[in-house]
Amino acid sequence: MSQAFHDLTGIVNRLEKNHPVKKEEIEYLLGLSDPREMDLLFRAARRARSGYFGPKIFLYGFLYFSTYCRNDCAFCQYRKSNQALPRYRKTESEIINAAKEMAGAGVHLVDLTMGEDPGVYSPGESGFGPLVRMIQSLENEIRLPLMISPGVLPDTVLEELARERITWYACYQETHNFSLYKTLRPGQEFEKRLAAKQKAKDLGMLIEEGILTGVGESLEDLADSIVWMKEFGVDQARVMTFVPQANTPMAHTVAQDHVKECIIIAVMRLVMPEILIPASLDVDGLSGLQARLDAGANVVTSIVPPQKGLAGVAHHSLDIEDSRRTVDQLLPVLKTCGLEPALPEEYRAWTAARMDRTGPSFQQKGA
Ligand code: SAM
Ligand code: MD0
Ligand code: SF4
Repeated sequence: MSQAFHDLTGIVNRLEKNHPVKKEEIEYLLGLSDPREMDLLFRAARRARSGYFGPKIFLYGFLYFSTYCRNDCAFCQYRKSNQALPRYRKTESEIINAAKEMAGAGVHLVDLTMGEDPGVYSPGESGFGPLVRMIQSLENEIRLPLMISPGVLPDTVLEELARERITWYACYQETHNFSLYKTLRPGQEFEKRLAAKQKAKDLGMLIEEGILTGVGESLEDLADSIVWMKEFGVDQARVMTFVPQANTPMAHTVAQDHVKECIIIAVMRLVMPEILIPASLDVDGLSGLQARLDAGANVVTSIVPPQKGLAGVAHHSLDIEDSRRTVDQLLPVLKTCGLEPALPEEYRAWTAARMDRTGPSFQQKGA
């Protein structure tokens, strides 16, 4: 047995016993490349998931309701400078219909995502009024927990959404390396993005943090992000492999395969075994689901209904119109992995218990 193998089993054993490990040890796990060592890591991640969640997987519907954006993120096809891209802004009734369809199909949550739409952001705080009212109507119609992924919201709007008892605020830093962040999200303040998450957490909302891989980050950057997520106490932690986009500054970046993303998922699972970790259908579609579940993910995200003219983020249309991002299509994959969808009440109970732990003054609507 190699010295490295000794290190690996030792670190993994300590993580499985919830004993502290050093940042350098996290970095070491993130750098694994030997297939046998990766297999050991993935097995441990599955054990850790099973200890907290058994075979249960949560399912998230994704509704990208406005693809207009005032920002110029280097990695994103929806950046404002990309004039080659047709945009859409869905009406309230289109949003409600798509959400109802997904609720009927069995998703546990609907994720409402938009670009930093100038129609919402430019008028100042009054611009957010219609958004808040749309969310109120949606809550009355579907009675599922909601996530909002709208960019960096003003404090007053976060306060209003917390009063509306929106369960989740998702706002991804992409990296916790300040200078890399500046190249990825030019013109957007690093500290302001962090502060919005802190504000939402203080208001009792659950927080999803996210990072990108394949954007020039180092293993140390990845380890720093994982340590940051653990210290902040995020409730859901995501990693997505960067998908190069035409007409963007990163169009010619060499695409990375899915293996590093799976390693990061597994390490996040071992470092934060009790939280939610997505396997996104947005990166590699349905064919990429099993590998991410086998790495320890416990949420399938980016379920999108066909025939509604809705887009993904990393891929504008992958698997959507041929109905491969639906609950029906992913159930056989769960079964192959020895997993099954949770009941809606199990998901609601998890979020309610998590909120009780993190935000005592906050109760979910309809709970
Ligand atoms: N506009 C809001 C914002 O930026 O916070 C909401 C959209 S956000 C949920 C979109 C996320 O998708 C980004 O934060 C990034 O993590 C991911 N993403 C965007 N473009 C991507 C790409 N080309 N490849 C992989 N992930 C991407
Ligand atoms: C996903 N495309 O789940 C979505 C998106 C936003 N909260 C989530 C990145 O993969
Ligand atoms: Fe806009 Fe979000 Fe894309 Fe950045 S990641 S360009 S803020 S939609």
